[in-house]
Amino acid sequence: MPRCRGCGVELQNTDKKALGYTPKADSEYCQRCFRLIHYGDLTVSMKTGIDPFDVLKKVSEMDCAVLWVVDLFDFEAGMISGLSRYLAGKDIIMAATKRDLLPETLSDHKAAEFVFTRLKDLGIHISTLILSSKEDQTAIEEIREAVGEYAHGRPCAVIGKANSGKSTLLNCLSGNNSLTVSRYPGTTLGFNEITIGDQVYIDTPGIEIEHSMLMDADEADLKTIVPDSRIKPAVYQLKGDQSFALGGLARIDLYGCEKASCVFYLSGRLNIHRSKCENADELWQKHQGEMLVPTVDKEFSVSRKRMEENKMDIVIDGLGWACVSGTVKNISVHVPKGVNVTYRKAML
Ligand SMILES: Nc1nc2c(ncn2[C@@H]2O[C@H](COP(=O)(O)OP(=O)(O)OP(=O)(O)O)[C@@H](O)[C@H]2O)c(=O)[nH]1
Ligand SMILES: [Mg+2]
Repeated sequence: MPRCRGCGVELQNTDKKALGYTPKADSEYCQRCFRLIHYGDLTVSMKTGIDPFDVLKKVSEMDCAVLWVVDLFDFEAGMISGLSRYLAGKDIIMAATKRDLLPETLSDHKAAEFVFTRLKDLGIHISTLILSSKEDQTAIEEIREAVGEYAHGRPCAVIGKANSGKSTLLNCLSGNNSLTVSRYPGTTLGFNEITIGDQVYIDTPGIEIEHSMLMDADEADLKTIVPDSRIKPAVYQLKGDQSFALGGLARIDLYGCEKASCVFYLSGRLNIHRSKCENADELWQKHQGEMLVPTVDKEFSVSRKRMEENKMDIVIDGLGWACVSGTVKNISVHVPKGVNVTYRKAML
């Protein structure tokens, strides 16, 4: 059977409940893609369904160039540990996408410097970096040129974590919307070859974002959690002990604040509730899931940190980050168990 043009899964018209089902024998798209494209609804969630190492192993065995797509807004979640080891000897072109979501105060120079510093910290080597967004035609052309240069006529595998924007980027390169894209992680299901000009690209299923808030959140809440327009930083001046509930998804407690501030970089649809730390536990227990929404039905754990720098980002995978500056003594971050919290040098 042929493969679905949208997600790369093998088509079948026998089992309605299985992936790849299409009611029409001659259809180019599976029913799941058809519904995602035309109605935006998700009939089968695949956010936990794909073996992440399968993708890397397969790509490592191919003679190809690699286009690694990383979402700039959710950068830490986009990192793939051991990537350089898996893809040793391959040229990796990084497209840092969703540039349009970041504040305009972040210059290209600063964004590139940030990316290279983080990659160095993590021991990942890339051949070249292009900052891009789906609206930025100049960046799309730069990606096309870089792929041509490094691929030398070989195919180019497009890899990255789920939801980073791989299929969207390929649709921009081809100038049509043949590939299925959606806000739900796990849209692309199989290796999906497309030829654009004389370059062969292979769209791949996203690598699982296992420690991300997006894995725990209800599909219906992704609209609130994932930003779809430029982030407006929310600035708070701090004194004493202050607590911030980010909806009911996470809580950041900042102790011993003096001449300090906290700037949140989150989806504009997510409400921030400020309180004193001494009231925070009670407020959280009483209102989580009511006033503090959305939330996830999961046990929470706490990450603690003594602040050593004058300025630092607290990053929560899948949610965004808070930049804390000034004098703050201690930080506690409450997140659903398993969700990654990273403390990094401030991006902005
Ligand atoms: N604002 C903004 N959103 C983007 C950009 N690129 C992709 N998106 C959005 O990100 C979401 C995921 O895009 P996809 O192209 O489906 O991502 P993917 O990497 O193919 O995802 P999987 O197939 O699940 O691995 C969609 O809601 C896109 O509209 C961009 O440059 N800017
Ligand atoms: Mg995809």
